[in-house]
Amino acid sequence: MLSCTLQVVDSLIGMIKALQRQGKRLAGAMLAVQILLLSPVNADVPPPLTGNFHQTQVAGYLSHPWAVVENPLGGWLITERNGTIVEYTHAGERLEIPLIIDGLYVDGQGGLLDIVLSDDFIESRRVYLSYAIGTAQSNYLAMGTTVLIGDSPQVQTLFKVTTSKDTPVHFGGRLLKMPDGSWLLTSGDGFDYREQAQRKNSHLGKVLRFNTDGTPHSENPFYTPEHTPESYIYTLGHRNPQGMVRDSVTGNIWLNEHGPAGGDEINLLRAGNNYGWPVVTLGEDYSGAQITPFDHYPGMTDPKVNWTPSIAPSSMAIYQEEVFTTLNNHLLVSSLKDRALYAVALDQNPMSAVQIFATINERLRDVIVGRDGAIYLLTDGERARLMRFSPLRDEGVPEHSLR
Ligand SMILES: [Ca+2]
Repeated sequence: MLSCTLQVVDSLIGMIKALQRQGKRLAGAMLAVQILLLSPVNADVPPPLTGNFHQTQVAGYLSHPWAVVENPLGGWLITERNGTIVEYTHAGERLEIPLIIDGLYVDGQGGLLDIVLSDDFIESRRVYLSYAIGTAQSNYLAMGTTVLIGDSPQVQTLFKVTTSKDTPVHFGGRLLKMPDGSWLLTSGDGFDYREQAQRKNSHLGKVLRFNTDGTPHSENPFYTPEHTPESYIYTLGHRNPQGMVRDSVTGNIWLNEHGPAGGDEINLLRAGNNYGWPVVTLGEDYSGAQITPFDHYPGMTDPKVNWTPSIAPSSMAIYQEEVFTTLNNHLLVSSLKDRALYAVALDQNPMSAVQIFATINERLRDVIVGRDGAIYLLTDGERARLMRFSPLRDEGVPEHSLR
């Protein structure tokens, strides 16, 4: 690690000498070297992962956004909690598309959540969505579809979880399309219903797998021809999973979930596995009370990464591009509470998380990788924005540096 750090210092000094020869301003680069030289060198200091980078704003004035996707034609589609899709076209035009979702429940963490474009989106304008429906006394996580044509597209619900709850929180809600066209949907424990994460007759605290017509996938581990609630279960024992991504190289599916106070996790999903909540956690209750004496339990799968104290992980992407060379084959994890982005090397065992883009100081709601290899981050809250991070190349003085 020491040699690695020294290599970085060497490369920065080399860069400064090159800049000097070109007669360019040195402030940013000098600062970077000073920080490295002044830092105590120890085995815990990771090498910078991103090098120097550009940070620009792509979109602003977003109200409680949850998810962003890139249009294959160019541009962006962003969901807002109140049921609106904000679209930035490839021409830079901003459109606000209010959806009609029967029974949409907007409160707390409930509302319009995730968005996935159909494979033929350019021709069809079809999207798939997750959202909360119902009332304060009885609400559900649901998945549906619509075509983004006309003023107020009507959303058709295709699936809803069988278990209602009376809390406005812990919906989960991340939607992932599998290669066979079926869907994975994360479902949270509803906060007050943690014990249901272990019950196969409840859809709370699960990852569910179903077909586009809303029927359970026939290869599910607890499938029954009667389509009982357990037929839908892909994995169980989750708290509030909000990030889920499939590695297209290995086929692995990675999930992150909020723990209580501590015990945030990244898990590698295997159909039928039980991820422990609330029997096993490395966190404790918000009150400080112990939830369980177990940090391992026979038959339950340990997380690959544990964060204690919590970072509140919100979303996840896999970086498999060459634009940020050293980020290749890393998970990217956005966090709310920690106001930061983390990178986790997939070929590392045990896995560990490294903070990247250290200039970020906002609650992050979503992270995606653009077709241009840049990293796009959606911030959280009432006046949120979409930001683009790209490497700083040949021209100009570094604006930002270090991880
Ligand atoms: Ca767990």
